[in-house]
This record gives sequence, structure tokens and C-alpha cells, in this order.
Amino acid sequence: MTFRTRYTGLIETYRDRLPVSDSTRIISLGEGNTPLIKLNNISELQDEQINFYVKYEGLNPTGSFKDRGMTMAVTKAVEDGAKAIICASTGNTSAAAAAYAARAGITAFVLIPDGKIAQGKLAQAMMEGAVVLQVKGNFDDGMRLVKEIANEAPVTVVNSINPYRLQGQKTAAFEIVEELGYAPDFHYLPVGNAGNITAYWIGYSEYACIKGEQATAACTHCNNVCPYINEQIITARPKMVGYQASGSAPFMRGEMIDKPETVATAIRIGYPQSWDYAWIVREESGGWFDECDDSEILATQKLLAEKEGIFCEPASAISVAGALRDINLGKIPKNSCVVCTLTGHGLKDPDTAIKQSTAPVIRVDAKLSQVKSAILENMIE
Ligand code: AN7
Repeated sequence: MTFRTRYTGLIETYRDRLPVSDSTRIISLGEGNTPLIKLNNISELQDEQINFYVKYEGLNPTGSFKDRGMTMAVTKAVEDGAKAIICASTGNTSAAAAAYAARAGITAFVLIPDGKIAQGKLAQAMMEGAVVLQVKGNFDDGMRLVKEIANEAPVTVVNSINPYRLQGQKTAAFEIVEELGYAPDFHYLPVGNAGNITAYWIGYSEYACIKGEQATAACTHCNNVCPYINEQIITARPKMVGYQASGSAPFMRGEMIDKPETVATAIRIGYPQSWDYAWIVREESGGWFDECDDSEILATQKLLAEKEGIFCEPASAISVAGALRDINLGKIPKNSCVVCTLTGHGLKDPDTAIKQSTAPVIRVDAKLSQVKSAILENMIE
């Protein structure tokens, strides 16, 4: 019997492609290495013969893709001697920041929008010992304050304007390529600040890069010339497709918006921090931006749970909602390979899930006869 090597996180796995040295103390919770699940049961996909996968990032240690960026950002903050980190967050970044700060033994300050953060995320930040500041305003107000306070207090910002975040997050693209053996034709993501779509593009571009050439104009890590590359692993990169919630869709409006609204609170963002990068990604990849309304988001969240047993949070479902719509519209050629990132776990937001569940919970007396009749009445033919 050969035993498997213990998986110790994405920095160890990709250390030759990340800005760490042999003496760096790595702050990790075993993030990354998430499953790429092929969807089988959704009928559109069978009809159109699409090879359709979801990258289930909800299975990271704190339940979202933010862990990939946070292991890197907190590792570097600690290496640089930081005693405290700070972020504004719609919820998932704060949960990840709190966890990795706890792991490192430093303080996390998190600014969250008033009343618009899913319960699971708040519970995480509180349990993990973050100092939670509930700002009377939205994410964009919090982000503005974080940028201002960084000049006034000894705190390291770990929002995705911290370039180490995107370096950690690019590893999701590496994992996909390594499992498929090639890059997908299309990659769909929810877009809030547009950090993640940029990070995936950097990842795919590094794997497609020839030594000494510019990987992508979005690559800030190594002055656009990546020193780590000695092998071109893929020759084609995907078209990157970013979906926004209709009430929070600055990329569709072509300008920042002041009062973003959506049930998908994770992406309730009007001033995306990676605005310029995201346009570069669209341009270089030949992809596009589009939007879905809240009812489409929730219907797809439910579809994924009911048909495939995959429970993601509302913001994550928008990637699949968009891809299914584009497939129905004939935008995706037959036999294409499509990957959608499911950015966060459904357990993050139990309230929204329960509110939209139509199936009644059947109350019974603790009697065999009642359980039996409930079963017989509800058997699916
Ligand atoms: C589940 O936590 O911005 O486009 O403060 O939590 O990289 O911003 C969360 C973003 C998608 C959007 N899906 O990613 C935060 C925060 C989920 C998210 C996004 C977020 P970006």
C-alpha cells in the first residue's frame, strides 16, 4: 500500500510560482485542492453536449475561495512583521481574514456593511476573534474607509487590492488545467470586485506563457515578466465570462454605481476594486460581461441543489445561471468545455436558502403509521 502525501495547502503545492522563500513561515489551513465536479443531470447540458464542470470553492476551509488569497496575503503580512490586518467585506473575506489571522496569532479588523451580511459569515468572523466593525453604509463605504485608515494606523490591508491575494487565487486555474489536461473553452465567474476573474486569468496566462514573455497585462506580480515559467503547459486560454447581479452591475452600466442591491449579498458591490484589470481580462480573453436578476440567481441555486446535490451560496450560482442561459441562447458551441466557479458554500447563507425553499417540512407524531404514510405520499414515481 502506498500512502498519500498529506496535503498542506496551496502555497506548499505551488511554491515555485508564488512569492515565498524557503524561510517564509507559511500560514495555511490546507486550502485549495477543491473538487472539479462534472454536472450530469441538468438537461440543457445533455441536449447541447457540453462538458460542464463546477469548481466547488465552497469546500475551502472557511467555505469560500477567499482562503486561497488569504493564505498568501496573511503569510506575507506576517513575514513583513504586521501585527494586524484589516479588510472591508461583504462577508467571505472577513471570515477568511479572521481565520488566517487567528492561525497566525495576529489581529483582524473587519468592516462589514450594516445588516447586509449572511449569518454564517458573521458567525465565522465573530467566533474567529476578529474585531467586527459594522459600518452604517455598504461595502463600498467600508472599502473607502479601509484605504484611508491604512495610511493612519499600522494595519495591512488584505482586500484584493493587496496583490498577494490574486497570487494565491490564481492557483485555482492551475488546479483546473492539471485535472482536465487543458484549459476550458469558457470560464464563468461571479463578479463583485473582479479580483477573482483577474486572478484566474493570471493563472491561465502563466500556464500558457513562454519564458520571458508577458503572461498578461493584468499580471502585477513580476513586472509583467514572470520569472517562474520554464514550461508552456497550455497553448489556449479560456474566454473569461463575468456575471453580475442586475442591481449591482457596474460592468454592464459602464460606470460605478452608488446604491448596489441584490439578494446575493456577497456581490453587492458598486465600485469594483479591480475595475481596470477586469476590462483587460475581457479584452485579452475575448470573453464578456453579462447580468442575471435575483430570481434567476435563486432559481439556479435551487436547481444545483435539487438536481446535482451541490449547495452553493446565491452569488456563486450566478456563474451557472449565466452559463446555462448562454448555452440556451446558442452562444456556446457544441462539445465545448465550460467551467463555472462556485465561489462559496450554501451554508454561508441559511436564511436565504430557507426563505426560498418551497418544499414543506412535514410534521408527524412519533408514530410509525404517520411516518409510513408520509413516505408513501411523497415517493417520486
Ligand atoms: C461568494 O467578501 O468581496 O469579484 O468582501 O464572496 O473577486 O470580488 C466577496 C466576493 C463572488 C466576488 N462570490 O468575487 C467580500 C467579497 C462570493 C464572494 C465574489 C465574492 P470578486
